[in-house]
Amino acid sequence: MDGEWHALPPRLVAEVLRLRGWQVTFLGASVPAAHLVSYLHRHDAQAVALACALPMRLPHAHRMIEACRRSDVPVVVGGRGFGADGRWAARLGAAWAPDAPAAAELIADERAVRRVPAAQLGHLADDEYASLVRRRGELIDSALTDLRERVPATRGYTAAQLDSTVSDLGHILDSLAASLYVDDASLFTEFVKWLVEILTSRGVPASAVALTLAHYAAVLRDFPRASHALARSRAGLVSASRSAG
Ligand code: B12
Repeated sequence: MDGEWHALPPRLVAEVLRLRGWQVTFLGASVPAAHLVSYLHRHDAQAVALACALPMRLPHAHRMIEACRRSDVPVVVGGRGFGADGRWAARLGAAWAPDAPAAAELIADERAVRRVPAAQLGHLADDEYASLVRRRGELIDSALTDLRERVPATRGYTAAQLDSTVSDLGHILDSLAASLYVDDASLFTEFVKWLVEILTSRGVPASAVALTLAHYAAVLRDFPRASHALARSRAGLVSASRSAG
């Protein structure tokens, strides 16, 4: 899907499907929904296999799933992004396979693919997800300003360090937004745990992440579901630093 560069896993799935006798067109990584729709209009596809490695891309995955549904083409999804047990695929109303052989079996059974219960996204009516996405740029700006005020070392960052800080601030928001989209705070807490591990291995202290989470929590205090996910991640950070200390 759009913004997803992990091409190897779907490439492997494509090759396994080919070996099982299917005629496969590999559309590649980072395919905009409009391109998929135009492909489906021009070709008589029997199924679409959609890969997602990053949970933060799940809202985009849903757009692709809906595009297939509108074209009446069954869709099978897979990849780490849907959760180890595929739980977020179920939330988005898509058939999920854990690996390529299972995908081949599922695609062969069109009725099983179409039998999946519809998406359960009634919680989106609270508008938290949409508001967060609308305010993304402004939130990244304010988090960067806050970080510069509180952590003086960040003021001397090189252009490259600044670039990766902005991208991390964006990933935090995108993961929070995705967790609101599927209404599962654990998506966000797992992401924060992973981010802290990566940053501490690069010499950035966990306290810098904690400061940013506190900033987002203050700015987003009127968003109950976002506040809950932020509070859970902050509590996780505190207990991790206690056990490390
Ligand atoms: C290679 C790699 C990359 C390469 C991808 C190159 C390419 N052309 O594919 C590059 C460098 C581009 C990359 C970038 C990033 N990556 Co990366 N990447 C990986 C890595 C090391 C391997 C992925 C892979 O190919 N795995 C092999 C496949 C076969 O295994 P699999 O994904 O588990 O797939 C199995 C199942 O999930 C399933 N499956 C997979 N896809 C599908 C699809 C369908 C339809 C079906 C049915 C089944 C299915 O079947 C497979 C076989 O059993 C993983 C870590 C890892 N060990 O997996 C990180 C990983 C996926 N990346 C990660 C991250 C964070 C990123 C970046 C955000 C890093 C950054 N800060 O910039 C960017 C994001 C880029 C983007 N916008 O997409 C994280 C994701 C963590 C998270 N929870 O969000 C991971 C897990 C690494 C980590 N632990 O830190 N990455």
